Amino acid sequence: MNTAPIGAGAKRRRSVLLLVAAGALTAALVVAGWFAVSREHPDGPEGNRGGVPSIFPTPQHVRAGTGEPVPLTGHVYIVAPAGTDPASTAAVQDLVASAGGTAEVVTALASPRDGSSAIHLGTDSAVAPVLKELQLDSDPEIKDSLGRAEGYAIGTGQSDGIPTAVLAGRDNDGVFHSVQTLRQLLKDGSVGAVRVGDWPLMETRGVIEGFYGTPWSHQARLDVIEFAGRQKMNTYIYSPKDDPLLRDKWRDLYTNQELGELRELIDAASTNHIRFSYALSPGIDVCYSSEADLEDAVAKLESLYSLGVRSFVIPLDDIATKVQCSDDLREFGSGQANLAKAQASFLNDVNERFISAKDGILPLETVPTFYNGSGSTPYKRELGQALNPGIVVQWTGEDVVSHRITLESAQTAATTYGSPGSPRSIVIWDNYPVNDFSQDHLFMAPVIGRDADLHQSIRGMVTNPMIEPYLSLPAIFNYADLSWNGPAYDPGKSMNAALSLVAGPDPEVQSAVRAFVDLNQDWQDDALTPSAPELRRDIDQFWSDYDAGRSPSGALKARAELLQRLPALLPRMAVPGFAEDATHWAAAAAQYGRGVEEALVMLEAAKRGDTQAATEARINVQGALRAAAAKTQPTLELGVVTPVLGDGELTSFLERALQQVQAG
Ligand code: LTM
Repeated sequence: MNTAPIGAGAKRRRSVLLLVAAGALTAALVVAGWFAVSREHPDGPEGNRGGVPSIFPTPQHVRAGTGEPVPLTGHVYIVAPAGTDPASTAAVQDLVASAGGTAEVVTALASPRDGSSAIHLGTDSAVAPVLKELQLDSDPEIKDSLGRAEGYAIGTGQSDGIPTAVLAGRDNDGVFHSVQTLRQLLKDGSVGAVRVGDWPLMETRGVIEGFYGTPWSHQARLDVIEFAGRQKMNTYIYSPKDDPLLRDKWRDLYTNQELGELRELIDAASTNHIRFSYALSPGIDVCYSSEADLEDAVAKLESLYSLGVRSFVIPLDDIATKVQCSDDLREFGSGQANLAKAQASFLNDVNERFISAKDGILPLETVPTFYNGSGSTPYKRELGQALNPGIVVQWTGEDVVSHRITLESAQTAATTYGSPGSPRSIVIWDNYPVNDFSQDHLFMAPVIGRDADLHQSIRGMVTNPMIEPYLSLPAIFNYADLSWNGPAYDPGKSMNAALSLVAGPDPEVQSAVRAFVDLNQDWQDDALTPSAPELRRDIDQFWSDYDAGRSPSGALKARAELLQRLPALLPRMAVPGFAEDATHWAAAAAQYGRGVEEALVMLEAAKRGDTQAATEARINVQGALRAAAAKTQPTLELGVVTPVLGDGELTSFLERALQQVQAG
């Protein structure tokens, strides 16, 4: 358990408050106009596609409405019938306040005052009269959306003689999602005429804190949960490998203080319409046939159930690949198929004794010991056959870290863990952007290489993020888009929007964030992700000018200057936690920036034959390289490491520059 006191995150808490403002501002930056799309990529926040602001995740249906915008700058009635989700109502109140209006929450609207507007908010049955009045009830796209789990619809028009928006959800999750869309529709204090009909294509969409290394702080978890909820995810799986109470000491119950923190997370998740899923990993030393171990596992899960948890995982990854106690050996035998038999027996017992015995609990999930690969093996076949068909399997794709995940391979996995006629329900545990295997690197490229139509064969997907929570937010944003509406997911646009959101509105800060992210694109040398493409472009341009004897364009110099300013600019982001997480990488980037600037001076001096100036600059380049190589980034198990960035481009530029001068 991470024992950071709750109050310790007060500084970071600011990040979410700033994010609220940034969300509204980002929406406000979008240029006006109307357009109609259905499963079409919207432009990023800079885009202009006819007026409906870009919405991430892309809704299934967005159409320009008819009529006037609904201003939120004056008196705004929030009509929330009894039973409406309080978090959604509160979020609309915040939005009205951010637009400069005055919100009055009522359960029904009698005689609205002149000049006011109204937002009707609730489940489709609760707001049925307004849906009818605005003729949304007869719109097939709206009806379709409101027939789906977590679906929602938004429409605008005139009702009770005043400008009105209706936000209807199939359920309270849908109501909450509609408010997140409203946040992005808000522009210059009003909501333009619009119709949205929307629902998620994947049932499970979220984050699994499932990496090795320093677990996230309590505050970071709260912030990620809030961020994920805003992006319409619905799952946070609590599974940090280095929380001893989940693995090594899985039988131990939590102390009161730990329970207090967990309760706060569970409550925050519920407010943000995120399912808090608890992952207990007894595989380190469990005896699958032991009644005592089964009772311990159930007791631990019960303790979380009583806090309000309604979703559970028993991951069995990264443990011994054979049974470990003599009773298991006697009952099940040795070998991988028998390991599967033993595990299935234990999981089925937990399922029967705990999951099935409770109301309102989601299906049990597990992670097999051989969790990657889709083809049939004795282990997978046995697990598939012996495991209760209601238990969901988490799967990482063909590899542990899968550069590509295809629909075909997901279908094969579902069949392997189930049968052709009855495929297993699969959730992809996606090992991107996790960096526990490479803790000196950051992976900040957009999420790529996942088939757009994975939703056709899987229940959902969860991203395993980096040890650095706030640096993981852009990828989390991508996964929210991909899992909500894969066919409309555009990696570049989604990442662009994510960076605008976390950077905030200041153009200088936005440039800094993009320059920083550019240096962290290369995902383990995978050909899918380019190396620092913007830096590379400037470097190529420089050498091309240099080789041709032209004076350089200045782009590389400007980039080198910007890199030197990263430590000062990043803390001005809408999400300051990003800058905190990036501290040591930003400092290294600044040193490289100094090195590049000095290298430019050195090359110029050498060209004009000023040996003394070239030598001085060369010494400075070498000094910058030494400083950039300093070990500054603490890790849990590897000590302090050198933050690596630049995807090899910075070092190869500096090496070439040094060689050039030596050769010259
Ligand atoms: O991927 C799974 C199922 N388990 C572990 C993760 O905990 C770890 O974060 C990733 C990446 O190193 N690899 C694993 O094997």
